[in-house]
Amino acid sequence: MTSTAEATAQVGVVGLAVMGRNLARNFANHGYTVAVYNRTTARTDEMMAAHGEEGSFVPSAELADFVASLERPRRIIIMVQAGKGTDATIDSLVELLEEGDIVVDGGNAHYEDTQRREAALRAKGLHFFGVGVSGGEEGALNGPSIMPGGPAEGYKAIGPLLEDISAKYDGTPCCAHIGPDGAGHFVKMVHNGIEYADMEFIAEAYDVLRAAGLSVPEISETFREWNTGDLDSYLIEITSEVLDQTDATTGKALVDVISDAAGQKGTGRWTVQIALELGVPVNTIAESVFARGISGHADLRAAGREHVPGPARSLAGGDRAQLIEGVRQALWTAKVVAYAQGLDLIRTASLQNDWNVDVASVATIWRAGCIIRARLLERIRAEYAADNLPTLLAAPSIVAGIEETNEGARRLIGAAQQAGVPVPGFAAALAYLDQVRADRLPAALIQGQRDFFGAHTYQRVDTEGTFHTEWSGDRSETRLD
Ligand code: NBP
Repeated sequence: MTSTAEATAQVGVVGLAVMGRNLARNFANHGYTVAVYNRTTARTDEMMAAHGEEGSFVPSAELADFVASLERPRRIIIMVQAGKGTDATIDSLVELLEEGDIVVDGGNAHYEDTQRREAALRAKGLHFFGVGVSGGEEGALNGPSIMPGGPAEGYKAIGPLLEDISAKYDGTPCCAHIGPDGAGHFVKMVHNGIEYADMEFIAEAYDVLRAAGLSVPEISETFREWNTGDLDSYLIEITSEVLDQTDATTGKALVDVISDAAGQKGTGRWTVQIALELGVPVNTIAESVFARGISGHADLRAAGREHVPGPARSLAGGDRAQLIEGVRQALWTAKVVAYAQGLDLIRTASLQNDWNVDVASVATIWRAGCIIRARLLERIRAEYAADNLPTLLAAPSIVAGIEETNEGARRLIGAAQQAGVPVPGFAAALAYLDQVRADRLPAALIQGQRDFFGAHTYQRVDTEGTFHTEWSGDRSETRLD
């Protein structure tokens, strides 16, 4: 492998595991000369041997040579393991860079880490971007959805390149400047939270259909059909493919031989943790994280199987067509609620951090390239572009959709619960709809209880002021201000 000290590369990639390697190839496929570096040189050699002929690459074994091989201002994309790997890479890079250079972290960083890194690099005269990249390894190569957060000034130098390699929806890049510092990584985190919810809803739909007696191929066909309508999305599409797969060893459907304990890397959990801190209800996303948690809880499940009574999980025997349509309606309802909750979280964080995130723009760049890409996102984009909505659930076309699906979704969710088929995501979505549309919530009673045991006071609906009842005394009411 040769290295060069000549500044010929327009962009550099540090970290050449699946994501970095494919992003570097994507840049090269778009005509850029790409500097590449990896901590372990063998990985760089391997990439050059496999893909060196695809375009113009400048590999370096030393980080100093890599930096020297880049045109100024240098544009460097870090694609290494999030956390310590990112900090170690930034630390060694920073001392080699000069004012005005641009450092992009394309890993799945926590947005608060991105805020910390951005401030530290800004103090050194460098532009730092925390950039969410979605689409997995295939997306990185052929066009991911890209969510960049960082200084508007630096975006002029890096934005056009990122937009160039991003996925396109009707010719529009699935990449737009989200806002300053942690905004891009925050939006990517919420994307992943919605992804968790979407996957849980699809899994619940599958489970209900199985309980209704449909075979795996029949369920695959049902998803394929749904994918031609309003539910059209990448996740529904791949669900059919997963269900079509037969296990070569046993001849069974592969889904029947895969262990039913789901893994997670943490972005769903972060979404829920931050939503709790910001006081934004995201119960659909929370249920999807808990559902993965419970799936891996072997001891709890063994005890539950042995001791917990309940119905026999059968939904067979009813009107099959009506049940399938009910599942479709429940799936649509839940999906809309998860989007509403995720976008609400983004809006709240944006206000809190002064990010000025445009929700329509977020929907714009999620329309292609990313894991949650879906037909519905174009409608969501149009609704937010037309109106500054307090919630997606107030958008006229979504209201119409809820009206259409409500009865069927409710019937289906009730039937699943009666039969003992767990639908925590569907049920959470429905509870949320009923909570936000309620004239009055039982929170009034909670306020009474809080005042009873802790003198936490309450407000009245009929007059201004703060009140306390003397619960342990004569039960008279005192106005406190
Ligand atoms: P990994 O997350 O598996 O990380 C491997 C890379 O990190 C290798 O290049 C490795 O170098 C490097 N690295 C590590 Br580990 N520690 C380092 C350190 N201390 N200093 C320098 N380099 C270090 O790679 P990936 O799956 O390609 O993902 C890259 C980033 O993209 C991650 O942040 C990930 O969360 C994010 N992401 C991944 C996906 C996906 O679908 N996989 C999707 C979206 C975002 P080495 O070769 O010397 O060990």
